[in-house]
Amino acid sequence: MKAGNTIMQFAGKQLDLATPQVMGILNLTPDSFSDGGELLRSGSPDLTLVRQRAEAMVAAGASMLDIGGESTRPGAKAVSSQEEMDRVLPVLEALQKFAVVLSVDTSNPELIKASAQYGAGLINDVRALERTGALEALAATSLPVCLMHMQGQPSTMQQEPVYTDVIAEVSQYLVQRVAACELAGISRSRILLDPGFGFGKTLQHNLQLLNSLEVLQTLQLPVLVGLSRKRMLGIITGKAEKDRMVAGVAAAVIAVMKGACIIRTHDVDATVDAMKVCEQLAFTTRTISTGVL
Ligand code: 7PM
Repeated sequence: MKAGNTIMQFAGKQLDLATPQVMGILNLTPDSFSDGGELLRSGSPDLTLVRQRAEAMVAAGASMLDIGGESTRPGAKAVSSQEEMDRVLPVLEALQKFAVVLSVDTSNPELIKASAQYGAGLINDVRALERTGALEALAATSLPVCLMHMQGQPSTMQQEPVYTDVIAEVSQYLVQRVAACELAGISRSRILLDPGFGFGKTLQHNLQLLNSLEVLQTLQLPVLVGLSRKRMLGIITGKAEKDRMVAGVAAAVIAVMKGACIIRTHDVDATVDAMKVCEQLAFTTRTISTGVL
């Protein structure tokens, strides 16, 4: 059970993180992981298609949408700042009417600032604001941020990840980034944490992290996780990306049972059902433990 205030502010929209929230992925990259880049038409977002996809995810129960214009896939081509802005900003504008939190998956200081102006509710940064100017850019907005752990850089991170104690090292890194945020004037009430499944981690590292995820609760900040269709699920099941939904939902349930508040996923419908089951269990536990029933 979560202590204290569980309501988090996302630029005027509020979510109660005592209830698991589902974040749907909208990939605006030509080489995107499992949704094959079909949201881009000759380099620009197909807004009709994007609206359709967003509508389906919202109808299925997503309370957040994560919009990304830079691929962090190992070996992906670097994107120019302008190109990334041209992919993301029209989409932010087109999705304003949806009553969900619009998250922008970026490390780019320019896009961080512009996103705030275009109505974003969260910055999701796989580089935890380590890019030059990113901390300052985020501090200049009033947006919350998700700080993710990654070992190395996307291009080489899966070559030979090494840890002595993966959970301790991920925790220590996140603690340091929270301190850097606070020094830059970003208060703890604006920070979420993510262990970064698959980002410079072997299957063993990912499993250790998932199994010890509750350790991150000691940092007393909300935890977001992305496990959807990832390679670790492919290794475990032997299945292709498009056939990893059930494995991803199973992993999401484990993460939520160990304290995660937000699940980032391609498969909103199935994940929302699973979260409803988790939620009922938490409710039952809470009423019994407080002696109300
Ligand atoms: C290749 C490898 C393509 C990995 C795409 C991916 C996360 C994220 C991503 C995550 C947060 C994917 C990832 N993963 N942001 N962005 N947490 N906060 O599976 O785990 O979409 S990209």
